[in-house]
Amino acid sequence: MSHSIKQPNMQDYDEAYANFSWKEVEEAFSWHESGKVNMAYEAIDRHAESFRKNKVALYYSDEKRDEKYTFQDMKYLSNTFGNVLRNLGIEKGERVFLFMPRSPEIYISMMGTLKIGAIAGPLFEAFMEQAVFDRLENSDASVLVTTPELLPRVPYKELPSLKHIILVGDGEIPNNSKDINFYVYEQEMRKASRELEIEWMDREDGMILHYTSGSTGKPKGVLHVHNAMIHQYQTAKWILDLKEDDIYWCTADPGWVTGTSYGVFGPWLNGASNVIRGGRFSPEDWYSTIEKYRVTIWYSAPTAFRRLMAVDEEGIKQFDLSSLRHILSVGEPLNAEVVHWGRKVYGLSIHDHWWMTETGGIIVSNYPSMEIKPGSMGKPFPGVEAAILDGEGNEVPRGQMGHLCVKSGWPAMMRHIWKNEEKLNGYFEIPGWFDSEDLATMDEDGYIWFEGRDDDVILTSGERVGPFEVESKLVEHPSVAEAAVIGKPDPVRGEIIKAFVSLREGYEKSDGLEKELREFVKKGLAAHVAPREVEIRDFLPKTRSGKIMRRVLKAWELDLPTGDLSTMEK
Ligand code: 6R9
Repeated sequence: MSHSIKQPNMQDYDEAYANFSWKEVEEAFSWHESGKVNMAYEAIDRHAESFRKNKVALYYSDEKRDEKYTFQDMKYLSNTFGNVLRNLGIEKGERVFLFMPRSPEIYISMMGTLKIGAIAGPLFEAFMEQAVFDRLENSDASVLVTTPELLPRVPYKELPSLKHIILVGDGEIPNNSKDINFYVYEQEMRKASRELEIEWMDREDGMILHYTSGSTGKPKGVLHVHNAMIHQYQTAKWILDLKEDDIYWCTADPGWVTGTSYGVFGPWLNGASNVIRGGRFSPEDWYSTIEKYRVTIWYSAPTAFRRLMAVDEEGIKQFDLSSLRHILSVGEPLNAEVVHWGRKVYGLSIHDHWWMTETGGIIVSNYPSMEIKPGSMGKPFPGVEAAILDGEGNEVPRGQMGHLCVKSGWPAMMRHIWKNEEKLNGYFEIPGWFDSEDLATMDEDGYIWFEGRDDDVILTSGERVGPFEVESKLVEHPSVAEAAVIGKPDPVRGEIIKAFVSLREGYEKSDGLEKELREFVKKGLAAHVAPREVEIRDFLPKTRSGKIMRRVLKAWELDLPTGDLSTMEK
């Protein structure tokens, strides 16, 4: 393969794992005034003050805009935004929420927020009123940066802590009242100075708040601190394999942790050029983005790859994707089938890895220097201990299923669940360990395999079935674009397996096809895992980060309440 001329940043996993020390990584940063630091300084200003001053930090484009910003541009713009906030009286520790479509202004205002020591709260632009309300209310946010278009979804009159709304772009501006003031971003930016005194932070000070939904209750605010930089920097270096001349594209929205930890922090801490593409997903648009910027490293999610699989190979050949040298995936199981397809169409292995909002950074990964096993998430990151434990905290024998747990203390670990200490403690019931509630196995070679969420595993006729296994099989069928499998209560079998599938272009729903899919799993895996029911649907409900929401399908199927739908893509 012509892509792998360069040596990866991490050359030997075993050696790296054996000799690793986080202390050495810390030396990469400029620690001010006895240990103080600031993420935005390390991500932006440090490069603006170096040989990277005129290097492009951000390439941004959408249907209307096509712009680029150097590290120096980003330094001055984020300074200016920091001053806009300071002029409003915003102080260290206050929450500044960002509710906008992807745009350069999100990244400018996020960095400006961090520079004055405030906590940034990015939200998906597609959130509707209840979702916006829940997050702003829970966090007691005092500032919201949004657009006139999205403003109708912000019930600001019901949010007593919210004092200031900064509107980006054209549109109508409501009148100020005694409770709330409106500002026009452009005007405030013009008035503010571009010189700023950075707020130097304790490494344990709050930095970013990501809301994530669990299986019960309202979404919870996972707080990360400036110290996360140590982890995000090193994982980006070794797993994304960023080098000086790379052009890096992470397709994730900053409303999802992937869009900040590896859409912003990890790459910029390494001084990389970041591509951000606005607007909606379409295969043509994505492939032309790679072509246009000559993207070398591409970070996306299984749901996107599966949608790209629906494009035939002739369609792909219209684009010049030869710049690509490394591809990564996160967020849900990357079926082995997708890895094989990637090898065929891109000539590269898609590298799967595992982490969560709560872990703040990558924990388990397939590294560029190591042999990957398609379908596996890889091995623990150096400096991180991960294990498969049973309910008592004992390691289960290799090959057996247990909870994927992480030894407490890695640098990017969440520090709080906002105003919910009890939820936080719930993750640490096994003393010394963080319990992900993901079910996984570890094989003889130390590779970790995802089996499902603890709550998704199906028990049918006394057999344990991980839905992922069945879904993986289903997507191997030429007609299937995506599949989701749930357990449906059954008086005889405990549960039966029901599969929901969406079809690739050119296939039609029919009874015959449903039967064929059943047979396909039966033949490919085993009779007991073959779905007794197959339902073909136009689309499957998904979170905005692309995870198929099995619990929603299950609720629909059983006529139960669907719970919190704020993260569902409409
Ligand atoms: C980064 C992110 C976390 C949950 C996690 C797990 C699932 C993530 C995965 C994966 C299979 C992978 N997940 N990576 N499942 N293979 N490589 O996705 O964070 O949105 O908090 O989701 O996603 O179930 O527990 P988040």
